[in-house]
Amino acid sequence: MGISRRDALLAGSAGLAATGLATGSASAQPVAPRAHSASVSHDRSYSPGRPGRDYTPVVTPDGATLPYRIVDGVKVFHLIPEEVEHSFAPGLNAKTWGYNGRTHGPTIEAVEGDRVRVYVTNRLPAPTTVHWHGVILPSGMDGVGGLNQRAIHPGETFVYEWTFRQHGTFMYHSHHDEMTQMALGMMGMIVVHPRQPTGPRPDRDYAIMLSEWVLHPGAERPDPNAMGDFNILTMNARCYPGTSPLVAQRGERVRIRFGNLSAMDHHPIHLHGYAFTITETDGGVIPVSARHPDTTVLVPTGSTRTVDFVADNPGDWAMHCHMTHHVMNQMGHGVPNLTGVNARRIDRAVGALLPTYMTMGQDGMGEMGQHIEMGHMPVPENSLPMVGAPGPRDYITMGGMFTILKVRDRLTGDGDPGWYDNPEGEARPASADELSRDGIDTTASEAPASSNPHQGHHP
Ligand SMILES: [Cu+2]
Repeated sequence: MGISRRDALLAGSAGLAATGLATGSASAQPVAPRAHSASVSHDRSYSPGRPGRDYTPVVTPDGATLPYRIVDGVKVFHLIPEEVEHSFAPGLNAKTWGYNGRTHGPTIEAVEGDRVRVYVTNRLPAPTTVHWHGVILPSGMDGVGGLNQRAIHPGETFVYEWTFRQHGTFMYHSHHDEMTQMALGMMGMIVVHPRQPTGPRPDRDYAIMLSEWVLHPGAERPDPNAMGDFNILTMNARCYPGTSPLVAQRGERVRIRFGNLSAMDHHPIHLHGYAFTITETDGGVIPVSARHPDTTVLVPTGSTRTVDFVADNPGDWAMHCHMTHHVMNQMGHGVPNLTGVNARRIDRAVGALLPTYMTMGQDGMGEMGQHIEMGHMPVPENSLPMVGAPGPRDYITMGGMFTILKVRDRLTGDGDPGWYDNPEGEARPASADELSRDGIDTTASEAPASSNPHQGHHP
C-alpha cells in the first residue's frame, strides 16, 4: 500500500484509518485518498463550516469571495466563466476572461470536511473546464478537459462535487486551452480552513493570486500568444498603483496566502519590515521542524505559499516581487539602452519637428512616471507608464507586482488608514553640524575607500 508510519502521522486520523486497511483489514472500502494536512476523518460527515464560528473569513484584496447556499448539508456554489471588463489600475482597462463578472474569479472558501457542489455555467464563446489545483478529490472531478471529462461547451452547465478532506490554500483554473484561457485571466484562489485548527486563528487572513499578462499599449485585449516580455505583473489582477493596501493592527496575527498561476514566471515576494515563517504549500502544512524564517518567499508557478507573522512593527511596508522587471508597468521594457547618453543635441533636432519629443532613459527610468503625470510626455490611450505613483513624500518609482502592508497601533474602520507619519523620524538631508560632528567631508576628491584590513598585513 505504500503508506508509511510517517505519512500516517502527518495525515492524522485520515492516515491512521488508511493504515488500518493497509495492515490487512478485510474491509472492502476503497483506500481513502491521502492528504498531507487533514484534521477530519474519512469515516464521518461534517456539518457545513460556518464563518465566524469555524473560521475567520479570508480577505482577497481587490477581489471577492464566492457566495454559497446550503442544500441538504452541501455547500452549493455557482461559477460562471465569462468575458469581463477589467481594470488593472486607473487608466488601464482590458477585456479579460474570468468568473462571475470579475478577473480573477472570486475566492472559493470552505472548511475541511465540507461537502461542496460547484455548478459551472459557461458563458464564454469557447469550451472550458475547471480544475481544482491541489485539491485531493476523485479523478472524475479533476477537470482536465478530455482526460477527466469532456469540455463544457458554451451555454452548458456542468456540476462538480466532492468533500474537502484536507485544509490549506489551493487554486482553480481553466484546464482547457490553458495557454489562452489562463493568459486571459481564468483563475482564482481556494481557501480551506482546518476543521480542528492546531494553533490560534489568524486575525487577518489575506489571499493574493500572482499572474502576468501581455497587453500592448493601446490594445483592448491581453495577448495570450506572447511567451515572454510580460508587461503587466499583477496581484489579484491589479498592478500598482491599482493594488489596495493590506492592513493590520499592531499585535495581530497575519496570514498571507500567495498563489501563482503566471504563464512563465516564478515570483520571489519580499516583505519589508518583517521576517515571516513559510508555513504551508498547496501540498500541505510544513512540519514545524522544517520551517525557517525568511523575508522573501519564492512562489513558483503552479503552487501556493502561505506565510505567517505577527504584525509587531508599525509602518508602511512595501511588499513586492523582487524581480525588478516585475515591479514595472507596461511601457519601456526592451527599449534601447540610453543610459549615460547625452541627448541634448538630438532633443533639439527632433524637437524642431516634434515639439513633444523627449529622450528618456539617460539617467534611468525613475522619472518617466512623473513626466507623464505632469503632462510633459504624452502616452497612448489605455496604457500605463512603466513605474510609479505619487507617494506621501516623493514619487514612488514602483509599479506592477507591488503593494503596501500598512500596520498601525490602532485601526479605525476597514479601509486604507492613509500614510504612516514615521514618529521615530525618517531619512532626511544631513545638517552641516552633523557632517562636521561625524567628520564627513562631502567635497573630498575621493571618499575614503574601505579595504580589507588584513590585506598586506599577513606574514
Ligand atoms: Cu515576479
